[in-house]
Amino acid sequence: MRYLTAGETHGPQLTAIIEGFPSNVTLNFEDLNFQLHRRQKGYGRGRRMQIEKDTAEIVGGVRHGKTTGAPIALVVVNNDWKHWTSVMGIEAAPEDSEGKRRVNRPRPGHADLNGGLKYNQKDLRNILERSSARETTMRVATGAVARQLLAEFGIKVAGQVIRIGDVEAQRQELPLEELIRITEESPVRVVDKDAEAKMIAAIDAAKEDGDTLGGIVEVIIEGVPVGLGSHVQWDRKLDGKIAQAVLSIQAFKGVEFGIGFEAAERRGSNVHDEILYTEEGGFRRRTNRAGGFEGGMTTGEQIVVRGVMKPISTLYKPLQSVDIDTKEVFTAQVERSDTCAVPAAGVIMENVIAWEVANAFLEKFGGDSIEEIRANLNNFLAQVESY
Ligand code: EPS
Repeated sequence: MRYLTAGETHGPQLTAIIEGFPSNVTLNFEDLNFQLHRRQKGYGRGRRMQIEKDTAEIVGGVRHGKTTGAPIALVVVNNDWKHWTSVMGIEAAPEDSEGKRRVNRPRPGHADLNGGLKYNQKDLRNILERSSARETTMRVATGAVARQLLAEFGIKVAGQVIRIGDVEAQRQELPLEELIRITEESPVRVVDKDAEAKMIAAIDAAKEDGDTLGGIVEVIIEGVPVGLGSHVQWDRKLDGKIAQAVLSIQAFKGVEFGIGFEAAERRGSNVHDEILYTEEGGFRRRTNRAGGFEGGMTTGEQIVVRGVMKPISTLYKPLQSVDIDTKEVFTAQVERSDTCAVPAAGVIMENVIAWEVANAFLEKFGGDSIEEIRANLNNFLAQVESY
C-alpha cells in the first residue's frame, strides 16, 4: 500500500491517492472526517483553523460506502484559497500580482532557505506553500482510512500529549478507551489536569512574547498481532518504518519506543521484558519497556511511540535572517502561524503510525479483499496458538 499527497497550503485543494487498499472495506465517512476535525483542534492554534472546516471528499475507489480495490482518491478543499487566488493562481501571473506576498527573508528553522537554494526559487513562497504543515491534513486523511482497516481487526489507536515546553504531564496507565475519552475532552490532549492548566498558561505566555512552543506526544496502538515487520532485512523493520513516518511530520526532531532514550541509563536487567506463558493468553511479556518491538517485529504487546516536536519556526518576534536579494541582515518574515500545534501533532502522529501498521498488516496477511485478509490472519493466529 502507498500514498502520495499534493497541494499547497493556500492553493485550491489538497489531494491524496491511496494505492493498494483492499476491497470490501466499509468506509465510515463520519469517522474519516472526525479525524480531520480532531487535527484542527488544540489550544494554541492560529486564525487559519477558524477559516477551515476540513472535510474529505472521496472522488475515487469507493462505491456505495465500500472500497472496490481501485485507488482511493481524496480531496480536501482549502477555504482560504478564495483569499489567495491572485497570489496562488495556477495560470500565468496577472499584472497586479507581481511581488505580492513574496517571501524573501527566510525563516530560521523552516524549509525556506534550503528549498529556495535547491529548487532555484527567488520567491520563497514556492517552498513555504508546500512545506507547510497544512499538508498533514492529507496524512491524517490517509491514516484515517488505514485506521478503519485496523478497526476491522480490533486494532485500536490512541494518543496523548506528554509535554509542552517545560510542562510535563504525569503519565498514567489507563485502559485505552478511557485515555481516548479523557484526552478528547482536553484542549491540550492530556490526562493530567494540573499539567493541562500549566500548559495552557505556558502557551498564553509564549503567544504574548511572540514566541512558540514544542513538546512530546505519545501514541499507543493496541491489539496488533505478533510478527508484523521482520528482522531479516533492514528496511523491513516496522519500528524503523514508524520512526521514518514520525520524523517526516513537519517539525518532528526525535522518536523513541517504550522507555526509549532512558534505556541508555539503565542496566539490561532493568530494560528487557521477561517472557511469560499461559494456556489462555499464550506468550506475553511481564513489562513492555520495548514499546511493542523486538527485532523490528511486533511482540503483540502495545506499540508505544513518542515523538518530539520542535517549536514552530514562524515567530511573531522573528529571529535574524538575511534578505535573499540584497544579502543584507533583516529579521525573518512574519507569516500568520500557530503558537503551539503539539496537540494537533499528536493526532497526525496517531494517523501516520496507523498507516504504517496497516501497511505491515497487509504485507503479512496480504490479500486483495478483506475476506482474503481475514482468512490469512485466522490461519496465522491458529498457527501461533498451536506453536
Ligand atoms: C503553517 C502555518 C499556518 C498554520 C498551518 C501550518 O497556516 P497559515 O499560514 O495559513 O496561517 O495554520 O496549519 C494549517 C493550515 C493546518 O491545516 O494545520 C505552516 O507554516 O506550517
